[in-house]
Amino acid sequence: MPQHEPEEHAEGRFAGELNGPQQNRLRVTCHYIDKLLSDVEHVLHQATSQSPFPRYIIDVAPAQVRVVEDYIRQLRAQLLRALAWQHMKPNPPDIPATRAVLTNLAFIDIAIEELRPSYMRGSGAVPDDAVDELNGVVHELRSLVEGTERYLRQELGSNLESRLRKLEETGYDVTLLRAIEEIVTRHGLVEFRPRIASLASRLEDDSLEVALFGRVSSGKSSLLNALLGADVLPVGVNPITAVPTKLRYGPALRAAVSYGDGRNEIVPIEQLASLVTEQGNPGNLRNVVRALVEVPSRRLKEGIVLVDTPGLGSLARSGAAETLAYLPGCDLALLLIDAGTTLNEEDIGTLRLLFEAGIPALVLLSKSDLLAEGDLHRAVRYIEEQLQNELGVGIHVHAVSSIPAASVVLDHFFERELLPRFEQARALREASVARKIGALRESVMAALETSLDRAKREPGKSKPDTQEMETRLRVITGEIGELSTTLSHAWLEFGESPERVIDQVADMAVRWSHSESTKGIPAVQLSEWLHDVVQEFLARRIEQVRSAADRALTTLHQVAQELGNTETPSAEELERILRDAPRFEFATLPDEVHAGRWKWMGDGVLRSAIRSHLRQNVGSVLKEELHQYARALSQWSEQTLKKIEAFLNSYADAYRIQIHRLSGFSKGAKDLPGIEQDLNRLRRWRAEEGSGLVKKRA
Ligand SMILES: Nc1nc2c(ncn2[C@@H]2O[C@H](COP(=O)(O)OP(=O)(O)OP(=O)(O)O)[C@@H](O)[C@H]2O)c(=O)[nH]1
Ligand SMILES: [Mg+2]
Repeated sequence: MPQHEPEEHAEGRFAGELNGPQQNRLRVTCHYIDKLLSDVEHVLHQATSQSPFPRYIIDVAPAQVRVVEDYIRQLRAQLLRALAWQHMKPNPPDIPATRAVLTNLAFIDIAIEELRPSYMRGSGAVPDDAVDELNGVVHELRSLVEGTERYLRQELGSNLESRLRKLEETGYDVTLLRAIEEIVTRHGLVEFRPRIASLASRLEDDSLEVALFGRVSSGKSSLLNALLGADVLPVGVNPITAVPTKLRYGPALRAAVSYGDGRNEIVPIEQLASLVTEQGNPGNLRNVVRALVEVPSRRLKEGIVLVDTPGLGSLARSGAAETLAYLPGCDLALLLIDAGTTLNEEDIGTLRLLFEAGIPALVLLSKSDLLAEGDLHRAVRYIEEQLQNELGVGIHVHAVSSIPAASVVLDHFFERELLPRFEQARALREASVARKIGALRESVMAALETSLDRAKREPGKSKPDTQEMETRLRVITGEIGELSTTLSHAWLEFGESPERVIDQVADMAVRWSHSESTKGIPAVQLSEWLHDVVQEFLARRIEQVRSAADRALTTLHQVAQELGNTETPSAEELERILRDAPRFEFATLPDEVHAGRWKWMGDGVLRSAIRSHLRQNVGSVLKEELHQYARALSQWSEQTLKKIEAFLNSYADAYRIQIHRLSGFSKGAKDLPGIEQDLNRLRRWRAEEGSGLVKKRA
């Protein structure tokens, strides 16, 4: 086609120029033809594709394919020239490949969803003995799709290799982890990526949270301000702090809050009080769940994150529930006891919760400036004795104060008591990461060995019973995957049944009145039963999750052993995920029931009298609170189960792939000399003492 020099006409039109819609049509047609040509290429390349579901019978020889490809090339060149005739070029691409892939993954996910037994029933009843495995098939597929998606969303943005390089820059020796990453990438061992990423993030987030707990007005916020040498946190005589607030290092003073609906917002520091205090944000109507303040304090530079929490105890407001929910998540706890009061049941309860959650705790006697020296010693000794009696442990109590005159004591506490424990906690964490990297290395070696073995093994030689192992893995994957559906139904139903709670409380009250001679049933007792009934329901459900997870753990351990894989999930990790269920807070105290006059009329009458008393007295509040609690539970369980699923599947997927390799099912990874070489590289690591350990270089 001859190239035209654009010959300007009167209206600015060149000779032979089509009008706009015509040009457009030309362009669209060229794009369309090109797309069809791509489809042709796809058909021709099926012979070399890895797909186990081929669509076409290959009746073109490779030499013929090449000829067709030549034609396609020429056709495309011609398309370009047709556009050039009209001074046009093909449109530049405008859809990011990741988006297109993610869209397809979303469709894949929907297709998988429709394999579930509930949908399958549309094609006839699903046999009982197939349900578990069918669920398993669904969740196995889903886990892999999610893995792909996670990789596309997260890792492409901050790729693993560069994350590891960055870690090295911050002073970690991650050569072994890097070597593992390289090897895993080279041989397509994608199943190990989630664990490399999770180890990297454990190291990236090297902050440890030190949280302050204590009753309302025990001086938590004041102590933090004194430690940081800045009046960052609001303080006062009435209950003040309403939202857990994290303080971490930052080059400038800066605050951010996150809301219950997931929104985050940077706020001027002067506005913090209007969001995180009981006065500025009564009852936390604005639904702030966390606040984060960056403070340029040298004390935070090492990675300590200090956390201020809403006060606990009988005077506490809505924030106390947040504190209790937060409690099991910190790494180290400081419990403050006001020198102006004395140790009470609430303090002991808090310490007990901390111990149960396995969190190391220090006890501080705050506002020590209020006591004369002699009294202070006596107070400290008294509290230590009480703790010994109540909890059976020897706890050293440290006296501190936030007033400027006592800054030496506070400095001393920070440097001599807090910092060493912080370092200790960090060393423990690093040692655990190092152990995990060690186990990862062994698994990767096992995977490489399997690839070699299979290649060398003659056909027909006996293999372990891989099919049976696969079935077991499938069943647990299905069971864990189904939990979230079961639980979300359970929460929903529970949130709508205040009547059932009231019935149970009435039953408890009747039983109680048999054993007690008093006429009235005290309000506190009723309130306690309300709590018990709700907590009991929660406990049963959590037990359900725990036992499903335990079964999964057992199976995973068995399969790992049969596969000779030393990398196994630990029960503690599971517990960590499970432990911070939201608690039920019921602030309204029902009136006392005067049971005396009903008692002699028999249990039936007594029960219904108590029932209607409660219904009238707290019925509507209970309804509202249960409803809210169920919502909180359902959010929590959704997130928690996702974590549990991801955690267990990261192992199950790895075992499955190992099984596929053993049974010769999975293709790929054929670079035998490369595998041999990498395997030796990892084997040798054992000899190079300790160089694989994660260690902060001095
Ligand atoms: N004398 C003395 N008073 C203190 C000290 N620390 C705090 N206070 C006072 O105790 C009151 C409560 O202090 P906050 O720091 O707000 O207590 P909090 O524990 O954060 O209270 P909540 O956020 O409501 O749980 C305030 O009036 C402070 O001035 C101290 O070391 N010595
Ligand atoms: Mg406070």
